[in-house]
Amino acid sequence: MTHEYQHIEFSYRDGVGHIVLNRPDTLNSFTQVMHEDLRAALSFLESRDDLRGVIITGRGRGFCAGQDLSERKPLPEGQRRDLGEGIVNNYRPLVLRLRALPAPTVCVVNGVAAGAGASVALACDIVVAVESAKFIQAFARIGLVPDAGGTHFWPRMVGMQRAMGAALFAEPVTAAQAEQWGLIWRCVPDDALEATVQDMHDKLANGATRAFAATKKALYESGHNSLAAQIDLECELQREMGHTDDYLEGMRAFAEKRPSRFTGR
Ligand code: T3D
Repeated sequence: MTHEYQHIEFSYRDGVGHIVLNRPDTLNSFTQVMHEDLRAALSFLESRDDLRGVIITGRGRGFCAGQDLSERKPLPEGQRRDLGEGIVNNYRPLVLRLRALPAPTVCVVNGVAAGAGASVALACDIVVAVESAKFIQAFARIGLVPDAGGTHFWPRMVGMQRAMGAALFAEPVTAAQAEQWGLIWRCVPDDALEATVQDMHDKLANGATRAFAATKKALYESGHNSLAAQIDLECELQREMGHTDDYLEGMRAFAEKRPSRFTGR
């Protein structure tokens, strides 16, 4: 099924939501309308009990150039804009809702990802980027601090020095470099974009969704858990997995020497 929105394209098939940021003329920069579209798409995804994954990409030559700066026209002399508003109302909920979805989110970065665009890409559980894509902590160029989770993601993923350099100097990080640094899962050739989306769709649509969701939870919680607490969490989640249809199917498939046919339940 396909939903009509103004600044994104959204479709849902085989339990997988496809979000395509769709303002190619401005490299899919975030507008208020795009945030409202994303909220509606996320509400739909959250309401589905057959959800198996989400794929986000962008239309045209860019993934997302962050906040649409044309929506930040100077205010009358003496007035200053409250830049916290957009974070509280738009970026914070967007990032947290993506992280909280009970199924994997995959970002297929089809071109430049700058500012909050890079942060939102990194908020996804898996990030794949085409060779020509770049990640730019563009904030420093306009006198801002990385936001939408940027200061959380980068040091954890690439270490403090690389995070600091990328943030302070806003130098583009190529997709190949990003893969080498561990910022993304994989860098793929530009002409593999569509095939990558299809491959990710198939992996999500046919995966053991409950185990994927539990794995996502365990890996994210590992960032603040002690080893003992983490093993306790694994134990709790593994008990839950033991009750799933997918575990039974996985065991049957193993015994019958055939690939598993998971239903996501
Ligand atoms: O305000 C708040 O709420 C605070 C929170 C902010 C979150 C943020 O994301 S702040 C960071 C905002 N983003 C940026 O500062 C990045 C701005 N864009 C760029 O630096 C460059 O466009 C890129 C490095 C990303 C790509 O460069 P290039 O040379 O490949 O493309 P271009 O020619 O600069 O851009 C193509 C068009 O997109 C161009 O329009 P035109 O000239 O063809 O009519 C350009 O103006 C437009 N565009 C690019 N980025 C934005 C944008 N229009 C509006 N907002 C943008 N962010």
